[in-house]
Amino acid sequence: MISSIFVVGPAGSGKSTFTAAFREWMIKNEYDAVVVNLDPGADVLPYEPDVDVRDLINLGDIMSEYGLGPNGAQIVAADMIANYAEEIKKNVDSYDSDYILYDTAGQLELFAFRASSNFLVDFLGEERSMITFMFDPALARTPSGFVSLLLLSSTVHFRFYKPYVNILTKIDLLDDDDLSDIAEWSENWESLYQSLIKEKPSMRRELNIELFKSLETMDAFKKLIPTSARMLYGYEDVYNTIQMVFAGGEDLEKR
Ligand SMILES: Nc1nc2c(ncn2[C@@H]2O[C@H](COP(=O)(O)OP(=O)(O)OP(=O)(O)O)[C@@H](O)[C@H]2O)c(=O)[nH]1
Ligand SMILES: [Mg+2]
Repeated sequence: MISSIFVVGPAGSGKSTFTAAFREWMIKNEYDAVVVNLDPGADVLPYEPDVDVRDLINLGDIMSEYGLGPNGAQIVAADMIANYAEEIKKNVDSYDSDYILYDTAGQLELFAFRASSNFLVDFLGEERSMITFMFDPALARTPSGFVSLLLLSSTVHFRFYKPYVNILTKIDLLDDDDLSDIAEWSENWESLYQSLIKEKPSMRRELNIELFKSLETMDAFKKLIPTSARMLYGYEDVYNTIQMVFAGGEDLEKR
């Protein structure tokens, strides 16, 4: 059965690099994986895509054809991908691979909040699929930033109704104290709450405390998997977690 893994996260969080490094790890461990670039706006990629949406959609053409700037063109492109879904699927299927890694658009909102993406994820990931959500240490290292990322990842989860795994990227950029704080927050929500209320009082802190309570009610806390593409670290853990999810650890049905 084909397993589709959609790599999602905020701009610059390390989606493309994760995709490249995870594929490298898979190949080293004799699992085959096909990599699909779903980001029409990608300039340079850290991997050679097997299937590339840029072969089907050209941002420059969209800008001149519709008289749009780069942001408007990205939105049109995000919707246009749905028109090419069958072609993308045909190309993916021609590889006859067990794992398909989909690297998604730079701007999270283009992937997470367009109706076309729901269609695309259902269509491309028809057999079984999941989302890996990237936590960038630049944001995850503060309690408020961590809560913001939890909110984003659970928003993505409830948009797509797919099982998901939260992944901390670029851990080589974190010092040991920051890394152990983040690990602790992801495993023990009470420690996150304690860190949150120690932040300087502000409206932002109050908002994050309220968000924290909602996330707690929704049971949105998940263990984060620490990774570093630079050190090729954490991918075995990612692979094992994905296996567990697909083996039935999570509800795959729409709720
Ligand atoms: N030190 C370090 N840098 C990393 C790691 N992973 C990614 N980066 C860097 O983080 C930056 C963003 O990485 P990308 O993989 O392009 O992130 P992205 O989410 O695909 O970015 P967009 O598609 O542009 O939104 C690049 O400069 C990467 O080299 C890592 O594990 N360690
Ligand atoms: Mg990218």
